[in-house]
Amino acid sequence: MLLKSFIFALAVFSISADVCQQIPDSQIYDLSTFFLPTPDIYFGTLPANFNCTYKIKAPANSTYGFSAHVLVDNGLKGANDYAVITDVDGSKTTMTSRAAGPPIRYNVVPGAYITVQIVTKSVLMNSKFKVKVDYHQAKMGPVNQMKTGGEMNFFDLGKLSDGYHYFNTVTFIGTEQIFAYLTDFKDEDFMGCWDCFVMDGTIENHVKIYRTAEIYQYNFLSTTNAITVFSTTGKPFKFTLNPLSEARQFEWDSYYLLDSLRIDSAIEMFSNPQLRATQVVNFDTTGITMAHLAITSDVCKKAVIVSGPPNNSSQLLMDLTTNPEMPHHFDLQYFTVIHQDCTLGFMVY
Ligand SMILES: *[C@@H]1O[C@H](CO)[C@@H](O)[C@H](O)[C@H]1NC(C)=O
Ligand SMILES: *[C@@H]1O[C@H](CO)[C@@H](O)[C@H](O)[C@H]1NC(C)=O
Ligand SMILES: *[C@@H]1O[C@H](CO)[C@@H](O)[C@H](O)[C@H]1NC(C)=O
Ligand SMILES: CC(=O)N[C@H]1CO[C@H](CO)[C@@H](O)[C@@H]1O
Repeated sequence: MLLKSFIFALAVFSISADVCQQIPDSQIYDLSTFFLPTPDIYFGTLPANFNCTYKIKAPANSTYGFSAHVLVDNGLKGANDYAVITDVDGSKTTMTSRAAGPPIRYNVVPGAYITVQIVTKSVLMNSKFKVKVDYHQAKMGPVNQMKTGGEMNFFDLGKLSDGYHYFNTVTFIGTEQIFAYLTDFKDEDFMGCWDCFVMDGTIENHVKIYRTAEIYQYNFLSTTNAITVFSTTGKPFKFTLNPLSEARQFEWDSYYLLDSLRIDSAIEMFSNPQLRATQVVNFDTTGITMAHLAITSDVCKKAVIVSGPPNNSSQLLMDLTTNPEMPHHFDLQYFTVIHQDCTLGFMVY
């Protein structure tokens, strides 16, 4: 009898010691599922004085890793019970009994984590709080060195979509900070992409993660010499990149994607005392035709097309102030329009 109650006491002790148990790394594999808190609490109610913080990781390196898909179901009842979810970008959401609603999903990109802290007060209120975590093996994308000189750096994450892996990703590493020009925010696909992220750094070594839907300007400057970009599969998420020394000479208008422009849509650039640059990229193939060029300001200090990115190894292709013959076909995949104190418009296709 004594032995029996001793064993019982041990069992109780081991359950209560384990309530805050984290997901063991060894248990993370493709299609594995976890319930937090421990399954007995997940399917029951939270004890009083509960206070656990779960770190839900999506472990990864540049060649191998997982995404985590977390479903948070708030069934808190006690007026003083709460949960705090810290997202991959560091933003915090507090959930209480007053904020009940349908379960909320968090998708954790490879290399990142979220935390979920669940707190109940001393009175047992039959609160529930369920966190279900599903792991999926990720397809880790390419790691590219930034090209230098006359070559432009650009990428379309949508081209990596395989319809199965949740995220597509690519990393660029350079020798200085990287200026990335993300898809024009007028693009609804982009604005609607809650699960598109920019990581300042590499998968293994980064300082911060941003949700692109919450970057209110559409350019991004890394603080490290690398950036990693993620998109949800199926999103045509396109961007160009420039080393900071190249980018900082200009104010950036935007860049244009041939396949996202309607055939009759015009590009307009407004007069500005700053030197401005616009990178035009055909993301699909070689060949850009320019037509209907019009300079509409009385003064036009500068309006030129240079090859590649606006680098001093790029070459002057056309001076737009000399009334060049239009349409003009460039047998190129990309070029840059540089202008200053000049309002101009044209079409590309
Ligand atoms: C919960 O635990 C954390 C970490 O141990 C502690 O810092 C915090 O004060 C606790 N909160 C409550 C409400 O007990
Ligand atoms: C990534 O992790 C896997 C599994 O741990 C390992 O086999 C592989 O060598 C790692 N790759 C790199 C580039 O570190
Ligand atoms: C061209 O490149 C050289 C060498 O990197 C640099 O010193 C110079 O400032 C650059 N010129 C311009 C106009 O950017
Ligand atoms: C201004 C600028 O970015 N210049 C760069 C152009 O490309 C060459 C060759 O890669 C670099 O050395 C320059 O720094």
